[in-house]
Amino acid sequence: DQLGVVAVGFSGGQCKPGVDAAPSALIKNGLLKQLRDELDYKLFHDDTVHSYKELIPASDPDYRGMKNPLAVSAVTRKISEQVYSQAKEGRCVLTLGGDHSIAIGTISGTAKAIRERLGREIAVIWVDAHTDINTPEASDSGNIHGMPVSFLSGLAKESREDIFGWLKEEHMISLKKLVYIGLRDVDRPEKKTLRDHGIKAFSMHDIDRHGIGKVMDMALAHIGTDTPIHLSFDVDALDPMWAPSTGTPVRGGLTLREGDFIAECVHETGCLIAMDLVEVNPTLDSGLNDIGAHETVRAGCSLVRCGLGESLL
Ligand code: DIR
Ligand code: MN
Ligand code: MN
Ligand code: MN
Repeated sequence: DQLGVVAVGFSGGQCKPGVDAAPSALIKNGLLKQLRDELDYKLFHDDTVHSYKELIPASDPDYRGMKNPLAVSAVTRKISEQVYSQAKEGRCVLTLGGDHSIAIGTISGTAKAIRERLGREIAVIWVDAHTDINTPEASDSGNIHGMPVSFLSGLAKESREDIFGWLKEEHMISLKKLVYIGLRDVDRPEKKTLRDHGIKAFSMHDIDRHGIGKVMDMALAHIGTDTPIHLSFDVDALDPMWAPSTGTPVRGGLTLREGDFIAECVHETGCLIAMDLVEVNPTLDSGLNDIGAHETVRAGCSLVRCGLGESLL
């Protein structure tokens, strides 16, 4: 099979440097080689980790409380084009982040490509400790990595072309086709949004109650069979025991096996059109000789391999 790969060395959607080093760390750990040699993918990419330096303005003042609005808008716009050009060829697209703001680019890119190719709306499975559905006004942090779902769904609107006004109807997703898994740190206005829009969400509580097997059955039943699925996986969905090196770790998360299982179940549907792996930050180490960073990178590689079919016998 063909796989488009986009390596995004970008950290401007939040304040901690280092998440831009993740694609190189994942690749150095052998991820692309494994996909090529063991999973038999033919990879389509230019083998570079993009830093998008040329798109980042010297001055980027806060706008509606958002930090780095011009940079994040310009970079995600470029990513959207990159992902679109892969997806329109019918390839599954793997994007290695980067912080989660980059999903504004990846999901808008696949949404547009699938509309054009198949006349269909995509579904999104968002695996995360957080919902990332703050509007700029509701956000406490101003970090755009906490806002991608609000821009992608049209909950947040902005007419300025250089600050996400480039997102058009063709780039957008329906909140009815969005499913969250792994939630445990959801801001108050975000909880209200989930309720008001009846968004399907499986928290850690739901996983404890039903088990991950039943949760995946319910999540996929909500989406319905034969719907193209974009899997956006924030490594902080995993418990910090498995993935400590991430910007906003939250205790009480998924085991590595539960994370892998989610990715495997999505792969099994045969409907995966794109996967993002985000928020691995190899420079945030919990101490003892880089163990945390190395383990987090390994966990990220495992999630991607599972999403792309490694567990099939
Ligand atoms: C918080 C934290 N809800 C915010 N969000 C994220 O900044 O909006 N942490 N995404 O990973
Ligand atoms: Mn996230
Ligand atoms: Mn998160
Ligand atoms: Mn919070």
